Amino acid sequence: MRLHIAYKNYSSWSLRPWIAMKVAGIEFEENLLPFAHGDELAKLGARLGVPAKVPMLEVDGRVLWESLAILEYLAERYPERGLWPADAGLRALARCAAAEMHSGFTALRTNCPMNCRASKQMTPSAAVEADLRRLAELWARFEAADKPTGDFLCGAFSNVDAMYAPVMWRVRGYGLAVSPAFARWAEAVYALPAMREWEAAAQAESWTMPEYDAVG
Ligand SMILES: N[C@@H](CCC(=O)N[C@@H](CS)C(=O)NCC(=O)O)C(=O)O
Repeated sequence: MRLHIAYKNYSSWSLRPWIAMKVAGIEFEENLLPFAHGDELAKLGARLGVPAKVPMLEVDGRVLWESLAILEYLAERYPERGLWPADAGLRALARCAAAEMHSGFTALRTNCPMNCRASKQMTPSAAVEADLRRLAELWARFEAADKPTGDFLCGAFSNVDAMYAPVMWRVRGYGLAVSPAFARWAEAVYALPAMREWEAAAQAESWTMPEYDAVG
């Protein structure tokens, strides 16, 4: 199984399946395609007949694209790894939140690009503030849900945590104010050994994207 990703420092979509696979103990080969520093991703997309975007998962002669579809595939293929919570109601909530991240939070995603090396103090725009309020609401809903104990949104780490993992970096990198529940969750995500591995790799990367480094 081969996961194509891009810059660990900047590629938020790459982080989602990568962290899910690491935390779930799914073995995979990783292929880094720094799309703004060469045309390898463009060539791969053309060869496989899919958009030249990461993440992409090559498995059993197939290519999968779109982060959320990859996470769904992994949950089905490894049902024992708990990538979605066992309880149907909690699973439905987790899926709604994961889908909301995939299609929403546009202001947060555009104005605060993931940059693991950033350490800034941004004054958020009104649109970013609105996204932060929505995060607080969502976290309150998970807090109120009937769920197993644990540091993550559904108790144990699951696909919904993977979908929001880049938000931890955004909040941390731009010094954004969040609810106490979100802050506790962000600490737990940051403390994951796999996240420490991701951060070390992001720090060690020599590629830079000046337009992202200038933000904040
Ligand atoms: N909807 C896609 C988004 C993927 C995406 O936009 N990936 C970005 C990197 S974070 C990318 O590959 N960009 C390549 C480019 O813009 O050339 C998903 O969920 O996987």
